Amino acid sequence: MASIRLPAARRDGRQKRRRLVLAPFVALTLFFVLPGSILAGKAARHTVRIRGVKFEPDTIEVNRGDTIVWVNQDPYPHTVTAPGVFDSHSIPAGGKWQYVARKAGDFSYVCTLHPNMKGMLGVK
Ligand SMILES: [Cu+2]
Repeated sequence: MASIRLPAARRDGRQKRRRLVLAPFVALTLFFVLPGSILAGKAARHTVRIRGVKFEPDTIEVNRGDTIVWVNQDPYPHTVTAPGVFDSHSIPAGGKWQYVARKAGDFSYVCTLHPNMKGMLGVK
């Protein structure tokens, strides 16, 4: 089958143009996908223990991009629920659940199984 071959110089030009067109999209994607704290290399991991029907600590301040791990040390299930923001659903005894804080704000949360269990997550 006959095919039309472009001169090498024109082909190179096309490849360069394609790279130049893609560069801003790649940069924008990285900018939006990676939270600021990850770009700065300081995403942290925090642990909240659940024991004695309490969150310990019950208030925690983190940076965007940080991960919070709730560890259930009680012999029965609990949840970590901030309606409309995050919901672990039932975390079994001895289980854990983690959340990556991508959204800034102060989020009060509860255990839906024990409504007296309250916690606060602040995300800067
Ligand atoms: Cu509970």
